[in-house]
Amino acid sequence: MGENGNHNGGLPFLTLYNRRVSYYCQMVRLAMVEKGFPFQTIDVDYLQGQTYEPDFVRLNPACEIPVLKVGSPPEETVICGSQEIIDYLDRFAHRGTDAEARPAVDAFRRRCMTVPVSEISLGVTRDAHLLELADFSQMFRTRLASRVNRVSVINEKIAAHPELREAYQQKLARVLHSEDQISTPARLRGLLDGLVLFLDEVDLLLRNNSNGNPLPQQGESWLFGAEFTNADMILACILARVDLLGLAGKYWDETERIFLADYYRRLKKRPSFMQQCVPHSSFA
Ligand SMILES: N[C@@H](CCC(=O)N[C@@H](CS)C(=O)NCC(=O)O)C(=O)O
Repeated sequence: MGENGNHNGGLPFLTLYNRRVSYYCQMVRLAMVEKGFPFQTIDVDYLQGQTYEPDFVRLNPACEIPVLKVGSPPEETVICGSQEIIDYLDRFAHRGTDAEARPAVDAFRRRCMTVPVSEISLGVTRDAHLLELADFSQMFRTRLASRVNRVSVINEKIAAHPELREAYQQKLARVLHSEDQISTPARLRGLLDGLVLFLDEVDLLLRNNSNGNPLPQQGESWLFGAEFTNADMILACILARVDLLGLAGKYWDETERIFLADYYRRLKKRPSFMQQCVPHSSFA
């Protein structure tokens, strides 16, 4: 599998350990395509526990994708985590964000990373009431619902590979924390209320950007001007996930959060977004 870009900014060959449907991996792929870095991908089925395999844990003790490998041994660099990878690539990108816009872009990225997208995805999958309301992607729901029991798998791995115990235990703590956040319908509702607040903030930002123009922007204006920045890339992935969960129509349309709705319409005209973030028949 491979992707084509325009340049590699002087970097050696790039290999991304990823999964097509993974929200954090989508962010990185979108950034790599937008910034013009060619890369190849290695598929890691995290829903079936492949990030707990010892070889993978040695690569990334956090037991998570995405992971970027730069070059090959003995000159190999490994970068773990979506934001770390994006920041690393920016050091080699031809054109960075304007220095003036940078603090706002970075602050927005940090805000986006507080949205508990993974927990919301899992919670919505398990909430029958929400599923009834949602035009939910059946394939995605089935895949998420058939995810391995992470707690049991990690405990088995700790017994089989005691040398990796520390990494597994830290991951286990994060998994338990995630599960706790969606352990009751009221908690899940709390997360969804938080998502709504976030979407309100974004709609307001887009409204303010339009200089009081009552009509949504039709041109190529993104969160912080004409450039499609790292902030837009992360927001794009959040919106794609809300859509995949079948909740887009509930949270934005022609009458509600109209600036956000217009932004999403323009996003869907962007080929990189459609390629990397929107479900295809093989999406899982
Ligand atoms: N903070 C990490 C989060 C990465 C993450 O949670 N990845 C998920 C896939 S979307 C994963 O690998 N999960 C494996 C698991 O929890 O078993 C990042 O920004 O990259």
